[in-house]
Amino acid sequence: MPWIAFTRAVSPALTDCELTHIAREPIDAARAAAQHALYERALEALGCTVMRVEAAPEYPDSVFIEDTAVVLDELAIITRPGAESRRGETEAVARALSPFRALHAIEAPGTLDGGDVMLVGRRIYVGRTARSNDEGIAQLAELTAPFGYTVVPVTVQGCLHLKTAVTALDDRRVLYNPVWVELDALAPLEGIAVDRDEPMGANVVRVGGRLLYAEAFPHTLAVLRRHGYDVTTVAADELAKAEGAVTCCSLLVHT
Ligand code: CIR
Repeated sequence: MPWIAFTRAVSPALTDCELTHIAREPIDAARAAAQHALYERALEALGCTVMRVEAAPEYPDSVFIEDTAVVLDELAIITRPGAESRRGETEAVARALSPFRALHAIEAPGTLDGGDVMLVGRRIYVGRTARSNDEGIAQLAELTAPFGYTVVPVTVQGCLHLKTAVTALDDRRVLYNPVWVELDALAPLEGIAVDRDEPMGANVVRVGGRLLYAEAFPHTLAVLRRHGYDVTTVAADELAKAEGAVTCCSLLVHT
């Protein structure tokens, strides 16, 4: 099935990004932009048409477009990001998505970051984190229930988003960090744990049957390949300094 991957340019102010669980160090926005461009080429190689949402240089974290919307086959939900500094990022994303999906929105006092939302079949696992509150999760459940989705809240501890801790490899198995999320909370899914020395390695983009992964996690990569997964890698270490991983930099839309 063809995909559109919406992306957004790296802001020159990326170094002023939100940071929660990692120490601030200077970020080279030009190097991050170069990595981002290669990431876009990798998505194209996996069969995506890349469409850039208009740039928002005034929002340091705007490259992390995943957080601004949840796109399902039947509708899209514009989020209300948990970080106040990011709330203004959603408007242009809503405009870009409007030709493709009926739009709904998370309303105050609800908050939700797309990075907390993991879709597997008709189940939507949602992290209860500093970014996504119970009100936001309840709104997501209400908006998606008519289409047969079940929302499963998941406790996450020690990292920013649910998808920092776990992402789907296919419809029955996830890649996860057992320190940050319990596999039991994701039943009935099976899990492959990240290598102990690669705690940030649980984030992988799934495009149909293929995977896009950061090259910083060679041990976990070897495990994935041993299990037969088709994995392409990209360098994403400059973006990682902003606490962003590979899923954060795109919004995938089935067309
Ligand atoms: C933030 O704290 O919001 C950004 N610096 C990183 C967002 C990463 N997004 C994601 O994991 N979906």
